Amino acid sequence: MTPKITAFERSPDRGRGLARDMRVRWALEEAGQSYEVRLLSFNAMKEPGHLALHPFGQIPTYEEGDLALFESGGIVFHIAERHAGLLPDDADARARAITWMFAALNTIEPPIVDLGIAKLLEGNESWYEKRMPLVQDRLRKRLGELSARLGDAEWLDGEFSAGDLLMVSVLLRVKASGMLDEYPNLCAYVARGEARPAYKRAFDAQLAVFTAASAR
Ligand code: GTB
Repeated sequence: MTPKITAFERSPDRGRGLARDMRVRWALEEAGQSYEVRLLSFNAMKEPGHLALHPFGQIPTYEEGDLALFESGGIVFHIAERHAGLLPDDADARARAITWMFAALNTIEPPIVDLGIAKLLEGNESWYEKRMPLVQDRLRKRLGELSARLGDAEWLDGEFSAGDLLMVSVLLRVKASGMLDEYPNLCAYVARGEARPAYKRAFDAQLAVFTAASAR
């Protein structure tokens, strides 16, 4: 059965692959699983039909037969559990890879989202200039710790896993800020992720959606 995911009809990131359908697309490509995409406007996301699938009215969702999922991390985990190549067979290595999935979403992504929100929504506030260094320092602390752990390794724990897929996806969100440049090994790590053929296929597919929307 071909799974169906949802994505932005016109992504606010202008096809840069930063919306969270990208990580689901990438996981499906790594798994060699074809998929369909249902495109949604911001309005359609808040309609009852979509809210039945996603309680918070967001993308991505994932439908496969009677199964309906939301939350990009849960969807990637589901894909990784059902296909070879995204989680190791060894039980301990598998548990560590799953831990990295949570670390990406729970420890690294929150300060990245904080930085994005501060820049997007708080720029006109009187306290913006005072708060920004604090937001940056919180992110810098996490990036420094991650950089120290990764060291010269290719991936976070042995072979490429869903933990790396989510970590690279999350780090890509900070690339444009220039802060990642302070950590050459993280830049190289992200570049290794982006160089994977499955990543490129997923990126091209989401870019094609934005290009088509822009031509209309
Ligand atoms: N925790 C959820 C998950 O991981 O699936 C969060 C899902 C989520 O934030 N979805 C966003 C959404 O649907 C799109 S990805 N937003 C619409 C809404 O809430 O009404 C977040 C996102 C949006 C835009 C950019 N960008 O422009 O760079 C990057 C990421």
